[in-house]
Order: sequence, then structure tokens, then C-alpha cells
Amino acid sequence: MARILDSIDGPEQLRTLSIPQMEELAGEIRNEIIEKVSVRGGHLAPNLGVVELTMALHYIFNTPDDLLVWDIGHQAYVHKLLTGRRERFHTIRQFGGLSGYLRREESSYDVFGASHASTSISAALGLAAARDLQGKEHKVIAVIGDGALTGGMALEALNNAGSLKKNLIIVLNDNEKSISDNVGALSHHLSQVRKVQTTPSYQRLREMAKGSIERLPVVGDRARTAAGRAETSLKQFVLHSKSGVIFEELGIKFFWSF
Ligand SMILES: Cc1ncc(C[n+]2csc(CCOP(=O)(O)OP(=O)(O)O)c2C)c(N)n1
Repeated sequence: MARILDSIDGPEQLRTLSIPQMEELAGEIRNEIIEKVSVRGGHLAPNLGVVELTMALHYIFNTPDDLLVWDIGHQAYVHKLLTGRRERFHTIRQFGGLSGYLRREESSYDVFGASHASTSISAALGLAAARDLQGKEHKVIAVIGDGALTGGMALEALNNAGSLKKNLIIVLNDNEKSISDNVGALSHHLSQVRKVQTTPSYQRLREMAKGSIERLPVVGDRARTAAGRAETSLKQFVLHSKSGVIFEELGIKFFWSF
């Protein structure tokens, strides 16, 4: 049977799919990754975990004009499959084949070649500053895991990003794992916030707030912005914490999706 994946030469085709087609595509991508990685090894779990996230990013943003910066790049197999490299995917991590990480020489969609952890926010911030100097308007998005976020360079970049106030989107892929379980104060903070989200009282409040917002006579972006703000306030209220979510305190707006 013909696969949807075989018709995807770039994000343009992805953006024409319906939700059921995208669900089917997500399954095909997982099968492709399992099949190819099981032959010669590679990063399996980090890639199986970002299938929907990667599809959503390429669907929503106008890549490659909008710049997608992956931290490390070990989780970029899905990105490679969706950006014109599916026919060469079986060569990944082999001499002369596709890189197991990102390479600017390999594709215009590979904005920043890393493989070292914790570099994405810095790189994206630099790209956002360059964009502003050039008077351009594209989006810059850094995607970073909760493990990489604990690296010194990421913390330095957050410090800088919170004060420069560039239009920069940071997607935190908080899957509670690094190479092993995450450790440290930041990881503890995130787990506290996560715990709040899963309590029945928070869920009930959230549903109530969502219901009220949906009944408001505003539509589209304004409703979404209002919903985002309401959720942030709600979270901080429920957290009972003077300092709230640490990123907000650093000047970075924080939206949670799970
Ligand atoms: C400076 C540096 N230290 C260690 C590594 C090894 N390394 C590769 S992937 C990874 C885990 C990343 O975890 P996380 O950022 O949470 O991403 P996930 O795999 O969960 O998507 C690490 C530590 C690295 N690439 N660079």
C-alpha cells in the first residue's frame, strides 16, 4: 500500500494533509525510524518521542524561512524525513550518508549544526538578533530538551534572552529524561510544575477556565492569547508560589501544553 510518507518531499506537502492523514503519517514515520535504526543503530527513543512535535512545528511555521534550531540534533530524524531526505534516510550515520545530527551543508532546513548539548537558545537568540538588524520578520524557534536545558550554556542564553527581549520562541520538550533520569534543581522545579498540572483540582479549574473563555464573544488569536494568559495566571495561582514559574521571572512568557 502506498505510504503518505512517500509523497512528502518537504513541509509544503505536510501542510496540505488532514488531521487523520497526519495521524497515519506519524505511524509511518515511527515505522520507518524503527526499521532503519534497527539495522545499524542510532537514536531511537528521542526520535520516536518527537514525531508529532516535529510535524506540528513544520506544519505551523513556514520552514525553512522560519528558522528551526534543534538542540543537539540527535532527535532530528523526523525533521530529516520531512525535509526532502526520506530517500537517503537509510544511509544515516554511514560514511558518505546522512549525518546522525544536523548539518548546514546537508539541507537548508538545518539551520545550526550542533551535536553538543545546550547550544540552541544561544544560537537562536543570535539568529533573532541578526534578523532584527536586517529588518526581517521571520520566526526563530529553538527546540530544547529538559536535559539540555540544565547545561551552563543554556542557562547563560536564558539570562541573555530574558533581558534582550527578542521575538524568540523556545520549545521545551520536557520528557523527564536525558540520557538517564534528569537531576538538579531545575529538573526538580519542572517536576513540581508538572505535578500541579496533573492534580484533579488543577484539571477541574483548567476545564472551567477553558469553558468560560470559549463562551467569550472573541474569536481567533485574541481568544487564544486570552486562554494562554488565563492558563499562566491559573498555574501561578495553583502553584501557591511567590516566584511562580522560573521562566516568567526571567522575562520569558511560559505556556504549558501537555
Ligand atoms: C555537551 C554535551 N554533553 C553530553 C552530550 C550527550 N548527550 C546526547 S543526547 C543527551 C541527552 C539530551 O537529553 P534532553 O535534552 O532531555 O533531550 P531528549 O533526548 O530527552 O530529547 C546528552 C546528554 C552532548 N551531546 N553534549
